[in-house]
Amino acid sequence: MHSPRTHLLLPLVILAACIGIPDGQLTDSATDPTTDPTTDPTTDPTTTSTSGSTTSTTSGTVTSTTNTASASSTTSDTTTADPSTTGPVAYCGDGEKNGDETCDDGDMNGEYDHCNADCSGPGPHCGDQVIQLAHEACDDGNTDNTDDCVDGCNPASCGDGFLHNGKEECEKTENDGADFPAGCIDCKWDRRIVFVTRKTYAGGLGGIDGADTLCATAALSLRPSPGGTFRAWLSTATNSPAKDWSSLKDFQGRFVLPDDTLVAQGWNAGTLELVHEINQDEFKQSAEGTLLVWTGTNTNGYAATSNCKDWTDSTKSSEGITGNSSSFDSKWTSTTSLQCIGTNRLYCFQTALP
Ligand SMILES: [Ca+2]
Ligand SMILES: [Ca+2]
Ligand SMILES: [Ca+2]
Ligand SMILES: [Ca+2]
Repeated sequence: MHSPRTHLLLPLVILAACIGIPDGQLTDSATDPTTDPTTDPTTDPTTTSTSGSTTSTTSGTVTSTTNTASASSTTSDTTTADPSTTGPVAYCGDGEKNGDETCDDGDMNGEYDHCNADCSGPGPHCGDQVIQLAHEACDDGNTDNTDDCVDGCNPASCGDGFLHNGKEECEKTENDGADFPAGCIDCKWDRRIVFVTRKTYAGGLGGIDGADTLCATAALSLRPSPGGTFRAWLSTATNSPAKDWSSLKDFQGRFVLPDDTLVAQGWNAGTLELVHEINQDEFKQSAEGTLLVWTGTNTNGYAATSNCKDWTDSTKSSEGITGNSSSFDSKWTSTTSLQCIGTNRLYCFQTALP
């Protein structure tokens, strides 16, 4: 006799045989239908098809969503294009900035110094770091006008109004822009060399002319040879640098030592203001030993009180005013009166260029 369980299993075995499930598996999985949902014989065959169906459905949903968005987009386009509601269609090239456009120069889009072709930004221009040869000589992309390339993408030049760092000393002034300041020649300051003689001399120098000759002789040792005229910074009762050096009247250039150290900028009839001692000799050596200098001259360039009898006397009976070559305040030209028998140096100024 078969038990009820056997009755129940028999049809299943037959079914399993038909779909190829091994006996063991069928037996185990079918043992307790309540613990495994797949054991339900009514759902098992359709599980695979349900799974396929799900995948298919999901895929269809995505496509459907895409289609929906596409349809929505189409609807939107149709609305925009309706002239009865929004007027003419805006586009890149209509000359007006609209929508996402950064700019729109109409027919000029894409041309130099105009909007680019798709209205997304500026087209080729000065500042884009690309040299458009038809319009620019350089383009460094910055706003620094002290370097090699200045405003307008032009190469730096003398006379452009911008002081080229390290290359130019002076330029047309910012204010009027039209002219160079006095003393500025080819963007370099006009220069006059000054030095203190290595040799020392008693007060009888042969007058101003004699002293000028001593300076001219000393200047022959300057290297490179500057040429021009050298005169002694010296005054008598009737002559003085301020009175006689017409070539330096209103000089706005630079007085420099033989090694080009700046001593003073300009000399407007009045005090010659030094920013550095005149302490270098014609051999570019610093003055040592006796630092005092015969001048007979005040800071304003005019005669001081004593001058070794107009620089003709080398005795103890007269005195002359001296300056100190280690000073650049007023003592540089007037510090003490000394007997003319003593020997002191001379200041020599290049009063004229070759
Ligand atoms: Ca536009
Ligand atoms: Ca450019
Ligand atoms: Ca620049
Ligand atoms: Ca310049």
